Amino acid sequence: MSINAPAKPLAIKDYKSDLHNDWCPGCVTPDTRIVMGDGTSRPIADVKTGDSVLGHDGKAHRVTEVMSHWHPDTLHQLIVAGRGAISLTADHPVYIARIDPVAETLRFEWIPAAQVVSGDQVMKPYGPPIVEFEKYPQPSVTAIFGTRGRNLRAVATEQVVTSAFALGIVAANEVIPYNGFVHNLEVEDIHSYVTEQGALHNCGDFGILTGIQMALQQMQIEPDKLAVYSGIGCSGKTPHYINGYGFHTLHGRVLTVATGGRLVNTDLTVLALGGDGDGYGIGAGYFVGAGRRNADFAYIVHNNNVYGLTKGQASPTLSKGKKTKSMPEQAIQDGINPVAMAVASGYTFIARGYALEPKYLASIIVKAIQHKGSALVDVLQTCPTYNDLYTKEWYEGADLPEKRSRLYKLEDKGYDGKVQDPTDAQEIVAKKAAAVARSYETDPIPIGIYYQIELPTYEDAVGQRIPALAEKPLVEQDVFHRDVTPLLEAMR
Ligand SMILES: Cc1ncc(C[n+]2csc(CCOP(=O)(O)OP(=O)(O)O)c2C)c(N)n1
Ligand code: SF4
Ligand SMILES: [Mg+2]
Repeated sequence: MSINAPAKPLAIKDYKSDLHNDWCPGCVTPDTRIVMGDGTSRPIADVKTGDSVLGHDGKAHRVTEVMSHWHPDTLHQLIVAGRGAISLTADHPVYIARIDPVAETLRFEWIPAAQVVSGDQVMKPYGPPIVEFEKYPQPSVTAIFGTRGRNLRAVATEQVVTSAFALGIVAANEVIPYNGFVHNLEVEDIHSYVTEQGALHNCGDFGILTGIQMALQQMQIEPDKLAVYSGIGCSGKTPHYINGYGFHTLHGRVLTVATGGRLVNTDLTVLALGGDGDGYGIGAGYFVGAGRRNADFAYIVHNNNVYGLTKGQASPTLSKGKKTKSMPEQAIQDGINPVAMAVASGYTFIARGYALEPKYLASIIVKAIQHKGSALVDVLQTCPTYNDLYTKEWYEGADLPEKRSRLYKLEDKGYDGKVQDPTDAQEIVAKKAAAVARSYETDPIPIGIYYQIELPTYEDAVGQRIPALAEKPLVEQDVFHRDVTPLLEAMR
C-alpha cells in the first residue's frame, strides 16, 4: 500500500488528470445551446455530468464528462441559415451532408470545422422523439426534395430532410478572434452531441481513455503505482489525461521506453499506448522484439487505420484497395494483421477491443494488466475526422439490410484461447493456429481474448541472472556507491 493511498476507494475521477482533453480540440463557446435528451436546449456551460443530451443518432445519451479550458486563439464561426451562428475550434468535427450530383444522394460525413464551406448542409436530428431515424441513414436527394441534386441548394434554406433530420445551409465560415473559455462534452456510447445549429462529434480515443480509466478503477491501482508511456500520434496524448506517471515518448519507440521503465521499477503497473502507425509501422521491429522478451506490461494500440495526427494517411492496418476520404487514391499496399503478428512474435496475451464499447474494453484491459507478461490489446477505433470507412455506423452495421453489428465477442461463440498446459507444445500450436484463424475473420470481426499463455517473464529471467534484482527493483538499489574496481581490473 502506497503512503499516498487514499482512505476511501478510488473512483474514476481519481484517474483523470487536470489537463483538458483536447483530441480534435473539439470545443465550443460557453453560450452554445445543446439539445438535451428531452428536446429542450441549454447553454453548454450549464450542462452537467449525468445530464441526458441528444446524440447524432437521434437518441438520448448520458454526459460522462464536462470539460472547459481557456482558448486564447481564433475560432471558426459557422453561420447557418435560419439557425444562427456557432463558434467552435478549427478541428471540431461537424456532421454535414454533401451532395453527390452523379448519384443524386446526400453523403453524410464528419468534417473538421475549418473545412466546412458555404453551401454545405449542416445536419441535425429533428428533435426527439425520433422513431424514423434508423430507416433513413442515407436518403436520396430526389426522395427528399423531389428535385435534382443541382437544384438542391436553391431549394433548401432550412428543410426537414426526413422525419428524422433537419438541414441548415452554411452561409459562411469565418475565422474570428477569441480569448476566453471554451467547453466540450464527453457523451456515453455515441461520442457526439447536438447543438441548435448541428451535430458535433468526438473521437474514438475518448472511448479508449474511458476504458483504461474504468479498468484502473476496477483494479484500484493507485495513481502513484502507475506508469503510462505513449508514442507519437493523436493516441500519444493519452498519458496527459490519466492521473499517474506519464511519458510521451518518440514515434514508434514506446515499447523500448516502457520496457526500460518496467525493468527499473518492477513495482509499477506499466501501460504502453500508441497508434497503429506508431506500433505496427515505424515501431514494428520493437513490436516483434517486445513479444520475444515478454516483459510485464499491457500495450494498448489505438487502431484507427489512419495516421490521425498527420492528417489521415493510410496506416499499416488499412487493407489494399481501401480509400478513406483523406486519401487521393486507393491503398496499393496490403494491410497487416496485428493479432497474427503478435502470435508470431510471442506475445503471451493477445486481445482485441472496440473503442466505443468502453465497458467491455475495460474488462479486457483488466485481464491484460493482471496477466504476467507482454499483453497486446488491439483496439478498433473510430476516427470521425479522417476514416469515413470504419465509422461507428459501419461497426454497428447500420448499412446492412439486417442491421446487425459487424463485431462479435469470442466468448459468445464458446471460444477459449487460453493455453491450459504451457509445457504442451501441441496445445500451444493448436491455440495459436485457432487465434490466427479467428483474426482473419472480417464479418463479423471477433473481439475479446484470442490467446493467452502463462510463461516466465523477462523480469524472471533477469532476476535469475542478477539475484539482487529479484529482491528489489533497480530504482531502490544503491547504484551510485558501488565498488567498480573488480570490473576495471577485469578489463585490464
Ligand atoms: C520519427 C518520426 N517520423 C514521423 C513522424 C510524423 N508522425 C507523427 S504522428 C505520425 C503517425 C501517427 O499515426 P498513428 O500512430 O496511427 O497514431 P494516430 O494519430 O492515428 O493515433 C507520424 C507519421 C514523427 N513524429 N516522428
Ligand atoms: S484519431 Fe481522428 S478524430 Fe481522433 S483526434 Fe485524431 S484525427 Fe481527430
Ligand atoms: Mg492511427
